[in-house]
Amino acid sequence: MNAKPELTLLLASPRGFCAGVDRAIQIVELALTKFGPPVYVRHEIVHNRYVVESLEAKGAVFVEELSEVPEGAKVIFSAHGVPKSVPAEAQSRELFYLDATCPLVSKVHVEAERHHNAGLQVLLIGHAGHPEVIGTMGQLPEGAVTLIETVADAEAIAPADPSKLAYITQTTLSVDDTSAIVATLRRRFPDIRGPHKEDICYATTNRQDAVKEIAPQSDALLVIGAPNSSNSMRLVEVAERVGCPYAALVQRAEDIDWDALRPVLKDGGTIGLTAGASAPEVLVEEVIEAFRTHYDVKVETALIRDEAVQFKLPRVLAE
Ligand code: 0CM
Ligand code: SF4
Repeated sequence: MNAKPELTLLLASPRGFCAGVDRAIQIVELALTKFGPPVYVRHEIVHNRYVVESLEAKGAVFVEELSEVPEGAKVIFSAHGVPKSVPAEAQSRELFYLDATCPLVSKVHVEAERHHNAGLQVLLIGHAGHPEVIGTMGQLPEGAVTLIETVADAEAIAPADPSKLAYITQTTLSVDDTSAIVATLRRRFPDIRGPHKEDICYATTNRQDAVKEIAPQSDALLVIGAPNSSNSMRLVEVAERVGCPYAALVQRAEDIDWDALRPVLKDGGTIGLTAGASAPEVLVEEVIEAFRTHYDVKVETALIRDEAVQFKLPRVLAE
């Protein structure tokens, strides 16, 4: 019997769940316990199928729009935030709702409102169509927020009054891409107001920094996460940009493309492994087990930063 090739599995730390995801999932679980099923959730509570299916099994019902929630039902808004029209509609229909918007997303909502009330035109750096971007744009009246997706957009924008501008950002962007966009805006509009750097959250920043650390030591790097998870997709890009020969997103162990990995890992080597902020640790363990069936695995952890952030639960559930 041939011995399996040796493989070092380099685990990024921090990886996986952030405080906002942890809180959002707890809100659904506690609501199910307190009120009993069904509890409706508007949009995937966090962008992960495994999490969504686990909550469905406990009685959560996921919908995309409030119009799908029946009269008298209880509904939770996802971690990504919602336009102001959503709680307004819930109120007018007298639905009981809980808001699982991450406090770091809510902070950006407050900034948007503050700049708008100060008479500034608000530029939002983010990706069109992402639910967080829809939610943040929806904090202000239609047309009040201008979306900037690229450096080219930042170069092209022609504001009504260049001295009355402010910017805010999506929380889960690439730190490097965003800093290039912010630099462009600051060069063109020296009076622009905004955060010290951007509004990218600690979890997004730390997971990208950890990938920057482990990718150069890895022959290949896998990110556990979903294709609609912005922060997870950015981790794959970061690995590619630092020159990792192979970087891919996998939702579960079954997605691992062993044929593509074989030539990269040859007779073993090092594979980096991380997980987006919405991917549970149980899926990391599943992927490690899958590697054990093909390789003689040695697991190492690269700890680049400690995380101790925790957010409070809504009062109605904390009691
Ligand atoms: O915003 P993103 O697509 O990265 O969402 P996610 O559910 O994958 O991660 C957590 C969050 C938020 C807000
Ligand atoms: Fe909040 Fe950041 Fe987690 Fe999103 S990724 S839920 S903004 S902590």
